[in-house]
Amino acid sequence: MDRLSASTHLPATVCKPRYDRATLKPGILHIGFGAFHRAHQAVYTDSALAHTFGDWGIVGVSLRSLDVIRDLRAQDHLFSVVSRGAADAEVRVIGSVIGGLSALENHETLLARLADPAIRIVSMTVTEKAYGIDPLTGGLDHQHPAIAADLARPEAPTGVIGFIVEGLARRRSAGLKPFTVLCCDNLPTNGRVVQRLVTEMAARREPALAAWIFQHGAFPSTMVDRIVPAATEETRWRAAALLGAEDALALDTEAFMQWVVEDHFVSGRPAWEAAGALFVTDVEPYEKMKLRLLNGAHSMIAYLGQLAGLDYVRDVMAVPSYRSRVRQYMEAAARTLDPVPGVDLGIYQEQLMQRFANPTVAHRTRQIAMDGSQKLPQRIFAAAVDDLAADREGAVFAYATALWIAYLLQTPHMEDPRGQELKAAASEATDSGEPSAFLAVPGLFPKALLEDGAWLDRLNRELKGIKSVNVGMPPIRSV
Ligand code: CS2
Repeated sequence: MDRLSASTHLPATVCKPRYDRATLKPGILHIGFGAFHRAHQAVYTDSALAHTFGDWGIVGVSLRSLDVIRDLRAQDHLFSVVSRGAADAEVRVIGSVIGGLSALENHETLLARLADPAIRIVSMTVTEKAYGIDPLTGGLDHQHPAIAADLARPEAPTGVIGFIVEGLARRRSAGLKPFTVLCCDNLPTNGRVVQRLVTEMAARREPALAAWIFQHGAFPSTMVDRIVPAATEETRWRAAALLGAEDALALDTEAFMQWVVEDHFVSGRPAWEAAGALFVTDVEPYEKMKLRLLNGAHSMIAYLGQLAGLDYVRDVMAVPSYRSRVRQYMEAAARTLDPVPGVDLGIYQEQLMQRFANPTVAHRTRQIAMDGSQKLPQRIFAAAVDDLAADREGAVFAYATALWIAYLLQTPHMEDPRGQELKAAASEATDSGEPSAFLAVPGLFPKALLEDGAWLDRLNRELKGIKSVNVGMPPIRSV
């Protein structure tokens, strides 16, 4: 079977780009060219271009991988996205990406691109851990390998913040405007977080650079949402059958997608609203809702699944007692939220229950369980703090936290950038039988939780309960 390319004759059932790709010019550089970007922002841009054509082609960048960029080039930068509803599937070939660069092979070209006036937006999905945020200060973590390297050698960056700062420095020297920095990772007030990191690093180089970025730059916050499981051989094999061509970048996702963006751009943007994106002046309520309801429940489901031997989110949702735990969790998390404009939180939760249970989406609990130290603070601990501040007991949050700790205790090869510290805490906790070693990991738990004796007792009790009953369920394997 041939590889997907611009000359592939696609079956009529496949949706194709509805604009002339040959005349599309780049306007966006996206760092972190993974499955999430391909299923989300690339799709929104594809639809926006079909509605209002303009110079908004995407150049996909990988900082750590060569393979994904080589695959992209081998396919004329085309790839497919299969969205699966409970009853049907839509297959779409996306045309909005027109270039690919790997920092491993095209370092200088990448820097030149960042300084190219045609590039007006630099967006990113690099996961929480790639930013190098110090959990104690919210600023730069000087111990983070990429941050340390990029502070030492700013003209030869390795990490996302270093590349942005060097790109902005080159633009300033060339008398250009900055590009808009569009963070699409699951961090609260993600635009502001990245703005702080970028200006801090720039200030270490030259205070005037930081001032210029602060004055002329834009860092809109965004809330992004679409469940995108990591692709497998089966994903690629099923996509090939639908396309009649091999697609190394194929992925499966759910039908649902959402994007809420602060409308603050230095030099324009694609007509993403035509594709369904919502432009607002303040993203925070939407971000908080998504982080606490979707991502918080997701993390809890992941640890339940990992402890009970359930491979997929849908398997956890198929167990009635777990499903009601998830519902309870969301109800409590919703009580910590302010009203979200235009959203009925009851309907939102109902939708989430259905999305998690979607039998056609194979989302591994292991994928979500990783990097807990980077995820739980904004997903679970922040909600717990607000719950306690409102004179409630933070019970579901103690349970979810206890699940994570129980998971860490039983998973010696946990995937987490703070894995060494967590492993050390796990061996101490195994000896003592208490979670206090985890509580002592610097910057992990907020002070308000560490000072709440009743909540800590509850956490301790929940942990003991989970360990003694093995989450209450015998392992069930996915079929
Ligand atoms: C998940 C998210 O892996 C995880 O931690 O909770 O990737 C989640 O699937 C997305 O945020 C959904 O938009």
